[in-house]
Amino acid sequence: MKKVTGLGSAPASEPTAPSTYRAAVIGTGFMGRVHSHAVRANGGEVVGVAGSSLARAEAFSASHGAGRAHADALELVRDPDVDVVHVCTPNHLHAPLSLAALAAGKHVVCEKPLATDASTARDLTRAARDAGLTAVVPFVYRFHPMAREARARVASGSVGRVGLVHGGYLQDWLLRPEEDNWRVDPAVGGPTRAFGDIGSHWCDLMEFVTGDRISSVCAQTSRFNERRGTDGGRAVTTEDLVTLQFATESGAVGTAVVSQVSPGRKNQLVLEVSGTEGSLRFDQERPETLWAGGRERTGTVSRDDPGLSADAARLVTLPVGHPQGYQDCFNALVADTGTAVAGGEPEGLPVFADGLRAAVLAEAVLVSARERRWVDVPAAEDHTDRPKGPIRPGLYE
Ligand code: NAI
Ligand code: SOE
Repeated sequence: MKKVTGLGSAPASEPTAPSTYRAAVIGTGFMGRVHSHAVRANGGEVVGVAGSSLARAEAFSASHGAGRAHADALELVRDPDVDVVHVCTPNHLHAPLSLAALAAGKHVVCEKPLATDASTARDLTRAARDAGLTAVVPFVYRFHPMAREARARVASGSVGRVGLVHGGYLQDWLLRPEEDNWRVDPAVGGPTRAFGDIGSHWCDLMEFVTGDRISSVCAQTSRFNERRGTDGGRAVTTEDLVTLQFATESGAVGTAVVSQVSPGRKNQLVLEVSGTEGSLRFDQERPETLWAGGRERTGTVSRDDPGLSADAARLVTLPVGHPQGYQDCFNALVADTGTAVAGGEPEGLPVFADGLRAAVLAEAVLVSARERRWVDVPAAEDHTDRPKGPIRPGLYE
C-alpha cells in the first residue's frame, strides 16, 4: 500500500509535521468504515472514534482497531493525539464538528455536503483559510485514474473545444415508500436530498474533468414517494429525483439526471463530454476504462495505456486486470490529504472551497426548481484554498 507521503519531511525551521497520520473518526457507519480503512491503508492510525452512542463507538473500535471509543465527539476532536478529524456523520453535524476541529487546530476531512446551506459552507471555508489548516471534502470520484485521464485529455485539448456535457447519477436504494433514511429528513440531511447527496458528486466531477463551471441552471425536482417509512410513514419534502439543464462559463451546454429511485441502478455515475475533436465517457461502476470516441477511431483506454497522463498514472496502484475501485479512491484521497498536511500541494485534492461550490450549486438548483426558471449560478466568492496546478486556470478567480 502507498504510504502517506511527505509527512515528517518539513524543513527544521517550519512547524514539524506529524510522522504518522493520526486520525479521529466521527461516525461509525458506511463512511466511518471506509475512512478508517483508508487511514490504515496509508500507514496511519485511527486514535479514536465517536458515534451516536458510546456502545456504537466501542463496537466500532473493537471491529476496526480504532483506538479509544469516545462518548463525546468534541472531547475526541480536542484530543492532543489527534492531527486530522474525519467527520463521517449525518449532514447536519458536519458544520459544528468541522468548526470545532478547526478551532482546536486540527486538519479536517469533512464528508459532503460540507454544510446544508451555502452561508454556513462559506463560513467553514473562511475558517479553514484563516486557520491555515488542510480542509478536505471527499468528492472521491475524482480519484479514479480514468476520471483523471479524462480531465488530462480535456486539458490537453485532444477532444477539442467542449460543447456538450451530459450524464447522470442514478441509484435505486430509496425506490420504495418503506425505504427510509436520515437523508430524507431535511432537518438532518438538508433541504435537498437527491441533488445534495449525489447530484453534488456529478457536478463536482463534471467541473473537475472539464475545467469549466456551470454558470446557469434550469432544474426540475420530483418525487416517487410522498410518504416514507412504516405504518403510513411520514410526509416527505426532499426530492427523489432531479433533471438539470445547464450552461457553462465557456459556452458549453449540458444535462444531468439525478435519481435515487431508478430500479436496477445502484450507483451509476456517468459523465460524457463531447468536444469538436472527440468524446469521452466515464462510468464509475466501470471505472477501469474510459471510452474515447472519434469520427475516425473509437475505443477504450485502460490503466496500462502507454500514453496515460502522469496524474492518472500516479493513482494506479495495481496491475491492470486486478480491478481498482471505490475504496482505492478513498485511500488515494487520504494519501493526498497527508501530503497536504505536510505542506505539499497534491493535484486535484477537493477542499472546502469545492464543498462551498457544491452548496452554491445546490441552492441554485432548489431556487430554479421552486420558481420554474433559469437561475444564474454565482461564481465562487472565496478562492483562498483553491486547488493548485495548471489544469483549472482562472476557475476560482
Ligand atoms: P451512515 O448512516 O451509514 O452513518 C452515519 C453514522 O453517524 C452512524 O454510524 C451514526 O451512528 C453516526 N452518528 C449519528 N449521530 C451522531 C452523533 N451525534 N455523533 C457521532 N456520530 C453520529 O451514513 P454514511 O453513509 O456513512 O454517511 C455519512 C456521511 O458521509 C454523510 O454526510 C454522507 O453524505 C457522506 N457520504 C459520502 C460518500 C462519498 O462518496 N464521499 C459516500 C457515502 C456517504
Ligand atoms: C448514498 O446515496 C451514497 O452513499 C451517498 O451519500 C454518497 O455520497 C455516494 O458516493 C454513494 O451513495
